[in-house]
Amino acid sequence: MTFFKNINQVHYEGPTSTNPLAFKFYNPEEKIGGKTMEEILRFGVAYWHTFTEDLSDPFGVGTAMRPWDKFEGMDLAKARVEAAFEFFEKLNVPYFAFHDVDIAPEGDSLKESNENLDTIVAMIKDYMKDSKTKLLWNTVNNFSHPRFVHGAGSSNHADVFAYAAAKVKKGLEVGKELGAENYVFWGGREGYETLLNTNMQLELDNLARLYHMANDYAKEIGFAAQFLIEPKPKEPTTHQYDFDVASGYAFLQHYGLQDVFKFNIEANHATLAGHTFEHELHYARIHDMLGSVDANQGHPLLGWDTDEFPTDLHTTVLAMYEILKNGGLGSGGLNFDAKVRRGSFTPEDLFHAHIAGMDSFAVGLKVAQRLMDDQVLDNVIDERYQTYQDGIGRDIVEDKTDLRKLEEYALGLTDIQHQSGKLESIKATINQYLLTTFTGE
Ligand code: XLS
Ligand code: CA
Ligand code: CA
Repeated sequence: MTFFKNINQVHYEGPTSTNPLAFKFYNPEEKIGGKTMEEILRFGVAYWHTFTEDLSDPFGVGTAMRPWDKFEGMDLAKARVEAAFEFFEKLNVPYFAFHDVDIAPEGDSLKESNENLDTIVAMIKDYMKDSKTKLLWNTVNNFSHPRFVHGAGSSNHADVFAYAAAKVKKGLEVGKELGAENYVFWGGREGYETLLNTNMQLELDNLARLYHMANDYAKEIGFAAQFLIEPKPKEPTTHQYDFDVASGYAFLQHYGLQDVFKFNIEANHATLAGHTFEHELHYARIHDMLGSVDANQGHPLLGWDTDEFPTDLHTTVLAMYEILKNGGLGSGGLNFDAKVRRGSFTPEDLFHAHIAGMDSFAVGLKVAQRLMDDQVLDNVIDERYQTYQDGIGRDIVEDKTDLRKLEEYALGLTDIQHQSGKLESIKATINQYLLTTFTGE
């Protein structure tokens, strides 16, 4: 069955194309710094937003018009798989990602849910044989069903902990079956609303227990995927335990999990935490913890998780700069955890949105590579910290000094010469790179 009848294969047509169903900047074959754009960017489609999402919001029912809407239950799940692989092929995208409940409906029991999953996983596996599209990561949804009202691994109820663990076990088996390159833990309802009824110590300990058990089981079954924690500061709970990369890293270190996990960094979660996207990428990078990226953007005027497709070029430049500095994403990718707006309800909008996101990151990549090649930011930073190159600065960074010696030095200081931070000039240079990369000047 063909679901996207009016859509042909999407090709690169270059920056002057007026075809809304063509790439203007993403040219998968084009080499940037020795690797193709496809190899560097490793784009992924999020199953939930593209094939399961109906665009409902707290004020109204879904508006999405999808060619698979006429089906129900397992037939719907199967139709979505067919539609998904048609979409992946037409968009020429190398990866996808899903939660268990995105691909198969929950049954009346865990056993029935697992059986539904087995049927759809077998179908996906079959489709993957003839497709270039691979599984970037999978995860389990341990937050939507009412049983997870008080959390999953951090629930106050031991039966819920057991249920969540059983779902993680199945998720790891599914990941192995489909060759997932990563496995994600986003702390859906792993957090709390009020300390008045919360045993935070037990909840954190239990969460870590679940992660250790998952690691043990993955090893046991030979599932070698990279484990990823995905931080988010709030929503749905008031206080999410994995607030941001820094707090997530402290948690991982405290529980001896720092070698098991890396981070899956979502742009909109970074901004919800009061950080920039590049801050979170940078923090993870300098600790060798950058695993993968959920590529989206938040609305600058709204304080919640809007999951928009990324189109802000300044941000994609700075994000790609961090990714290039990291030496790439390893087994990670740029997964569009993004949904079309409620008003963009046609099937074509799904293509337009992904094309917009892919082009935006392709622009980011090209500009970031030039910034790296020309050492624009490296030079700025080297110059700004030059006092650590020799003299007292060098003694400090080589740990050759102490408070007594520093006091002696400081007592001899008469005037400290500062230099300008030149922020406006730096920003203007980035704009210049952004524009001239595409005008060939
Ligand atoms: C929700 C999260 C979620 C994770 C996977 O805000 O982004 O979709 O990426 O569970
Ligand atoms: Ca996400
Ligand atoms: Ca999100």
